[in-house]
Amino acid sequence: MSKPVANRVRPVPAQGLISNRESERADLVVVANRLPVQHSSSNGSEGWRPSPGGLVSALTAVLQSRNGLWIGWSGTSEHQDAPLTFEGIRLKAVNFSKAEFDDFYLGFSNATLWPLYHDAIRAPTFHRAWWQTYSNINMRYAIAAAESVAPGGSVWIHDYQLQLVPQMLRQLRPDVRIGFFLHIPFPPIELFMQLPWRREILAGLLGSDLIGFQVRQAASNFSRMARRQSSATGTDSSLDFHGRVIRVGAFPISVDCEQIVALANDPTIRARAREIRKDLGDPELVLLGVDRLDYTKGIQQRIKAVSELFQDGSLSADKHIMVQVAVPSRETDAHYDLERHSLEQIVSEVNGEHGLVGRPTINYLHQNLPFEELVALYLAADIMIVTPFRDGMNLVAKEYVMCRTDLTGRLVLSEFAGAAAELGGAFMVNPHDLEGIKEAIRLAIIVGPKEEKDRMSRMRRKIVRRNVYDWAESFLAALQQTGS
Ligand code: GDG
Repeated sequence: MSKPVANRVRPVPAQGLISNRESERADLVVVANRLPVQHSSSNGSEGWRPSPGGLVSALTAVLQSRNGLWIGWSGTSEHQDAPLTFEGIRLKAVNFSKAEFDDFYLGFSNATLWPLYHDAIRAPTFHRAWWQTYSNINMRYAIAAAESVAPGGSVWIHDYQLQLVPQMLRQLRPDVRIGFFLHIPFPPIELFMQLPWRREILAGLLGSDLIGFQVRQAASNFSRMARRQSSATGTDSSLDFHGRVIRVGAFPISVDCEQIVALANDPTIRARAREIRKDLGDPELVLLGVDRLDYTKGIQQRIKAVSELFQDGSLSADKHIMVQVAVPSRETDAHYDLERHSLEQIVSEVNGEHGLVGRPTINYLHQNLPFEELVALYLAADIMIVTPFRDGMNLVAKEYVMCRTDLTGRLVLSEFAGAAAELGGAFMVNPHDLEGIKEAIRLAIIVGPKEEKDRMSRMRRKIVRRNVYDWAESFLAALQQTGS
């Protein structure tokens, strides 16, 4: 998706990025770990490109309509020349050193909070030094937001890397409305209690006027935790804390339906989908997995399930094939390195045991693909398999469904993805239950055309009702109603 940036991002001389003069402050500020642009050097050209994804498009659209500004990290400590505008919105970069990045991002965010919030699938690591840096960096974002927001304006803070920002910002700017949205799950009490800084994180989040989660379960986990570990009282959807009312709710994120449907109907991309099937040897059935290479996504489980289906004859290498895209992610983390190596070992074992000459059973790609190619793969696949052990939402599942404009295609989906609450038409699985995954894939293989169509129509109806723009607007509308 990433178009060359030249006519989209306007670099501005490095002086006077954001004036602190009140008239130049923004009515709406988005604070996220990353800016909506990233530095890349591909095809021989270096520069800043828009970060791919529906979230960037949706937040950019709401900022454009509200005199908005986006605060985030540029994604690199080498290039501190991030552009100052993007698609008509102002950007403000927060910078940190390599050592701070290690402790704040790789450490506390990705090795403490990420595993803890995903059912502790890997043991979280607790280090006091990481916590200290997390707190310092959160303060840096809070100061940047306090300097940038207009009197009485609104600030929308995103995700687990920035959970202390709401309270810090409230102390600096009690006049502004503060919203927070968590993209990943919020864990049950028993797990959250492990965190040595649980009270500080809760107090950080409770600085908000509105706290949004992907699903109701996460909202209720949070509210119960807040009532137990802080002086907050109230219900799952409304808490009283230090004389303020804090709204808590579920705002399930979605995808850019129109854009995906347009790509899925694009004749070039449809031709590419046909070409992919041909390149795969014109199999009867294509199974597909697409994930960031992350231990939460259950990739190995699904490969094991598929392998056993080849073993017991439910699948056969001359008729069936699986494509697994594992997008490189967090490669400096030892857990991820291990995950990659054991995944690649399993894939080669399955191919070694069940593949034919020129016809591997699993076509494995450890690559970041252009979004158009991903859409072509979604179109080429008869069965999409999404089996995270825990996932805030899972946009891949929603993207697959939106691509299937002809109402064909079957989705095998983990009960533990937030998307399961909306996608009742999927073949649901418990990702810990290998036999259950196999059974769901078997059912997806034999389902008749009428049931396939019914299931897909149900899922599509659900998603189109609320696209990613509606998600952003509904959160901001709810934020606007707080404190009144
Ligand atoms: C977090 C939460 C929540 C994947 N491969 C390629 C590629 N992708 C894109 C997909 C999709 C996105 O990445 C992945 O989103 P997910 O939702 O599946 O997962 P996380 O990255 O873990 O996201 C999650 C999400 O935040 C939003 O709130 O749903 O639960 O964990 O959009 O299309 N994009 C391109 N090339 C690839 O190879 N261009």
